[in-house]
This record gives sequence, structure tokens and C-alpha cells, in this order.
Amino acid sequence: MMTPMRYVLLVLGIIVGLHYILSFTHDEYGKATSVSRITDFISGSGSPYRETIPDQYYKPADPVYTLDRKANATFVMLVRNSDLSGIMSSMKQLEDRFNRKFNYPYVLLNDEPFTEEFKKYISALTHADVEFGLIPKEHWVQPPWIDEKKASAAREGMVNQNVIYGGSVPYRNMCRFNSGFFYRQELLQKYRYYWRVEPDVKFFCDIDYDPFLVMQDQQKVYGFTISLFEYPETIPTLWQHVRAFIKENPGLIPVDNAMAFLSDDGGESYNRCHFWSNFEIADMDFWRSEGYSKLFDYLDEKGGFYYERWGDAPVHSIGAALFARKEQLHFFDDIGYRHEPFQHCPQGDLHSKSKCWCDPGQNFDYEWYSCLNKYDALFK
Ligand SMILES: Nc1nc2c(ncn2[C@@H]2O[C@H](COP(=O)(O)OP(=O)(O)OP(=O)(O)O)[C@@H](O)[C@H]2O)c(=O)[nH]1
Ligand SMILES: [Mg+2]
Repeated sequence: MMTPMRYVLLVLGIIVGLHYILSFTHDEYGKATSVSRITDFISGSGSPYRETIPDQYYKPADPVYTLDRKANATFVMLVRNSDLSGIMSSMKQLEDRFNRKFNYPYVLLNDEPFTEEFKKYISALTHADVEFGLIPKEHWVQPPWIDEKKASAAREGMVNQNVIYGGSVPYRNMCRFNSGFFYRQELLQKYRYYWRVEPDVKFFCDIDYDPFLVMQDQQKVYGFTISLFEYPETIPTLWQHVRAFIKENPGLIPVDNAMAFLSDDGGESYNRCHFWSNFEIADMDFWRSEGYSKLFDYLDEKGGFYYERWGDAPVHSIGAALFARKEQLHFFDDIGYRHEPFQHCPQGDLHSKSKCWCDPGQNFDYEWYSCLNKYDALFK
């Protein structure tokens, strides 16, 4: 004989069992009766916009044609945790315009550990591999052999002259790191080519081809989009050291180099032209080679990263123009790019072919402060 209580328990058991079966077999039923939905209902917070859009409305990603080969390449981003929003902006554009098709990995570097939040937001932006590296102190901080008294006097002098970042030690650490240490990071050892990306830059055009493979197949070593003159106050003695280095190491410099990009008088003086290094697609094996390694060590020993404010842009550019053959330097004319306050906007057919959205009238190429005409002249 069943007592009334037993009937109640049996019926309850059947209802719970049926609920579970329906939850698993019918998606919509499961969502409608989920605990969060019921608590939302009870608390009155079940606003309609909180319903997730059912899968049936989503269009699967278009199948994209990918080449059957890839270069050994990665993006490199040196950033602080506080650069999160700016680097997400750059990276999202890069993914949409290029990398969702090509799936190259990312390496992010920082002189402090990245936060979990930073890593989470960055990793969510791509299907590609993302690695986060901590820069060893000895690659970053002002070396102990730098005379701090002399360095701080130099900083003070530059502040008085209103030189941009003239009083900053971290900025100098960054310039020295980018000049001579980034390509030595453990996470970058497995790669040859890199694309440097900074926070808050803009990519205006679709990039439907693989620039890394172009570099590799055409034996290019350095690619740029903007070139310009350096502030003279930041490099008063740089060129005299470069000249001394050339004199001591004539065998390292190929005859068909790009000295004419750097100097208008056959190497006597520096015209201050450099490739703007916030954008670089380049070959790390070139930085790792004998010529550039020797030049970096030579310059580093002179202390000008701290006693002056040598930028990685002139140091890289001088290295590229001296040790590469001029044909190995590549102007990426079809990559629309902006880093405040200058932009390269592809012109004419290139603009339409790559679906660029920059104003073609706003283009730094032949502005008075640009050095592109000196690059062009190399090939005339
Ligand atoms: N981790 C880390 N990254 C830095 C530091 N300083 C600069 N960077 C990064 O180094 C790159 C160059 O620094 P920027 O501040 O953009 O220098 P800039 O391009 O000469 O000047 P801006 O006009 O300010 O862009 C950027 O990717 C920065 O995020 C730093 O102290 N730590
Ligand atoms: Mg910048």
C-alpha cells in the first residue's frame, strides 16, 4: 500500500526526471527553465536584451583561401598593461584587415608581468597563438656602467629644450630595447620575420596578400610605410660614431648599400632621414647578423641611448641602410597606415584595390618633412 506521501514523492520524481530529459533534448526548453532565467524572472531583471541571440541567426565565417605555405613570422607588440585599449584597437584592425585570413601568431612583450585581465582581452581578439613575455631586467634598465650624473644632466638639458620625451628614462630604455634587444627575447628565437605593431595605430586598407612571404621570397630585410627626419637634439653625436664604425669595419658594408638615403654628401654628414619604426616588417636574422650586432654594441658602448636620446628608428634605419643592399629595403606602398600625427594613404588604383578608407589627400609621402623622395632616388 502506498501512503499519500509516497504518491507525492513519486509524482515529484517523475516531474524532475522529465525536466532533466527535456533540458538535455530541447535547447529552448533548457534555456527557458534555466536557474539564471528563473532568478531573473523572480528578481524582475529578465530584460529582453539579455536573451542571447539563437545560433540560427549566425552566419558561419566565410571559408577563406589560405596559401599552402607561410613564412616563419610573428607580430611583435611591446606594451604596458596600461596600453590595453590602444593595443586592442590596433590588433582588432589588423585581424579584420589581414590576419583573420593569414593567422600569424602574436608575441607581446612587457618590462612588467602582464595582468590576467590584459591576457584575457588580447587572446580573445584572435584565433592565432598569442604568447606573453616578460623582458629580463638586464635587457631593459639603464646599465650600471652609465654615469647617472652625466645622464641626468643630459635629461635636464633636454627638458629645458622641450625635446619630446627628453626627461624620460623609461622612454630611453624602450628605445635601447627596440634597437638591440627585442630580437633576442626567448619567445622570438623561433621566428625570423616580424611585424611591429604599436597601440592606437590605424590600418586603412585590406591586406590580402602575405607581406612576410614577399619579404622572404624577394630576400628583403626591412619594410616601412613612412620615413622622415629625426629631431637633431636627440642625436648630436650619433653620426660621428657611425662614421668611426664604418672606418673600422669597411668589410661589413656592401657596395650597393643605401647610404644615399642617410647622407647627401657621401657619408660626411647625416641628413637625419629614418624609417619610422613604429611600423616595421623586417627580418630578425638581419638584426642578429654580424654587421648589425657589432654596430649596436659599438653604439651602446658610447652611451648615447642615455647621454643623448637615440631612438630605435634612426639606429635601425642606419643599420638597414648600411648593411643591406638597397633593393632589400621595401616601401609597403599598399599598406595604409597611421601613427599620430602622420599617415601613409595609398593613392589611385592602390586605394581602390585595397578598399582603403583614408582620405587620399592626407598623405605624408611627399610632405616637406618626409624622406620618401630620398628612398625613391636610390632607384633612379
Ligand atoms: N612595456 C613597456 N612598453 C613601453 C614603455 N614605453 C613605451 N612602450 C611601448 O613602446 C612602443 C613605443 O612607445 P611610444 O610611447 O608609442 O613611443 P613613440 O611612438 O615614440 O611616441 P608616441 O607619439 O607617444 O606614440 C609602444 O608600443 C609602447 O607601448 C614602457 O615603459 N614599458
Ligand atoms: Mg607610438
